[in-house]
Amino acid sequence: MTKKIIFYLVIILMASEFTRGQVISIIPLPNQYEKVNHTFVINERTKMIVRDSTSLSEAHYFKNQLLRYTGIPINSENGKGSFIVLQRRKIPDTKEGSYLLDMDSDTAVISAADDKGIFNGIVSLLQLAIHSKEEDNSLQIPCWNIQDSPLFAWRGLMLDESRHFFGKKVVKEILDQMALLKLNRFHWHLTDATGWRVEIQKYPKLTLIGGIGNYSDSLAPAKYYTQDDIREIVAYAKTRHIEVIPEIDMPGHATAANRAYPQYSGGGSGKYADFTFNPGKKGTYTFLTNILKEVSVLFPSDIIHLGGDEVSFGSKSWTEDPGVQRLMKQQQLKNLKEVEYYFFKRMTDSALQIFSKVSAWDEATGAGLPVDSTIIFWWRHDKPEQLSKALNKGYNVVLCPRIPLYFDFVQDSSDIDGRRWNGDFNPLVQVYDFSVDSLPTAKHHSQQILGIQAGLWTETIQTKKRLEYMLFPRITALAEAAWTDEKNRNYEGYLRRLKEELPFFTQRNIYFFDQFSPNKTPEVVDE
Ligand code: TNX
Repeated sequence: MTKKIIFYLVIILMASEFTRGQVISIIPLPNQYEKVNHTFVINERTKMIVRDSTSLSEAHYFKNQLLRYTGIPINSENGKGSFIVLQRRKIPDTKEGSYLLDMDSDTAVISAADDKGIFNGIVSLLQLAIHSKEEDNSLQIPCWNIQDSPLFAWRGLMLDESRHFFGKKVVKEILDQMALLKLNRFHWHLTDATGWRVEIQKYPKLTLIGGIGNYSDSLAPAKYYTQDDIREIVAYAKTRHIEVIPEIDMPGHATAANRAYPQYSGGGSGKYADFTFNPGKKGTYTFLTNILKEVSVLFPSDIIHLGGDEVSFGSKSWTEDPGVQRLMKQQQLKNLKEVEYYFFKRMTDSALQIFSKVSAWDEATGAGLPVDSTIIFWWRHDKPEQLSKALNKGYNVVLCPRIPLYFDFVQDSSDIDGRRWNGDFNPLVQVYDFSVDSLPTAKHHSQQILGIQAGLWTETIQTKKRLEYMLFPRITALAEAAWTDEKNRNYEGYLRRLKEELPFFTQRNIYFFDQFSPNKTPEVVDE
């Protein structure tokens, strides 16, 4: 009997060892992969062969990041070591960003039809390299053959820098981590009631006055990005194949701008004083259009996010504004909702003279915006009918429901700071398991779902440490939910790879919530 038990124990141990050997150190998990029984070595004698000069910047990124994370400079002239080959060619997966990675003991070949695919392949190889064993300045990388393509084209993260400002260094670090996780859209919430954070040359007071204060201290000195800062960040993101989408929120959440240029304020009420731009003044449209013109030059993405959320918090004051009353008569607008739609439609028309696409929060679904050039961001998880409405009207949609994708919500039942919704919050597993199929209308309109995005709102986040605590490790679960097909996702398998990842967070000086031993990394609460 005991013999039998020992026999089974040995079998179980062997099996688990075997499984461990199969763990692929890549987040998000590739969609198809197989183990090859070889080891690929990277050291100073390794040579990169770039078949297509268009992939030079991806090769440069790889070398740079490898040096940064492993200390190994690969720049061999004569090729006495292994080869990393980048080649552009047709591959079986036709989705943009797909790639193949084929490895044996001497070569690692990355093939893709487009530069995004080459980059994604590079990132997979980089992750394998970072996680591999190092002996005598050589990385011993287990070989895999990978055939991979993204579930969604839009794999996004939004950062709110109006409520608290974090600055270039933190943003670059976030972009670094996004790139390693194949996240490719950075939605930058640069204006809101608290502060205006992007320099506009034509209206300098927007930042000099509108940039003063933050959510914890209304008198804090002005903090904002100069236009040169913006150029720097946009270029940094571009090297990492991340598109930056700026948000200029209107007609609500406008308090900071209204402090600087009160002539365009549409008022507000109570704690939302001066919350709106004034839809009844011609000058407001000119002012905002001039702002958008400068913004469009700074951000090459050609998509502008115009906000459009929560206007009703401050629009009641429009009933007392003679300009708005005149507008309502002229345009036969029956109520404040129709005024809001009129404003949003008019600003979208202007924006579409400058940008090729406008995006907006789901409140804009009813505003009659052109279906082909508008992207709706569905965030009100408690209003699934808004999502259905947007899809039925034919809009393309990015899914960013508060539950489970707002990272200002707490992640653990013991957390004391951060949001909850009727007691609900956003633990890691829920982010990981987020599925379009759980949303019936989305399932039926899957062609219109561009992807998913998490939102890091910063009312309760003042410091880099708390920001990281809220972001890590949930950002890794987001990445896998955005990249890996549902049928290939497995929470237990993901946790195994995550566990391996944690020491690297520490090595990169990233604070995180330790899912496995929560006491090790206590919640950070900013006072
Ligand atoms: C709602 S999401 C907002 C933000 C807040 C966030 C906090 C959205 C379009 N509006 O202004 O920061 O909730 O979770």
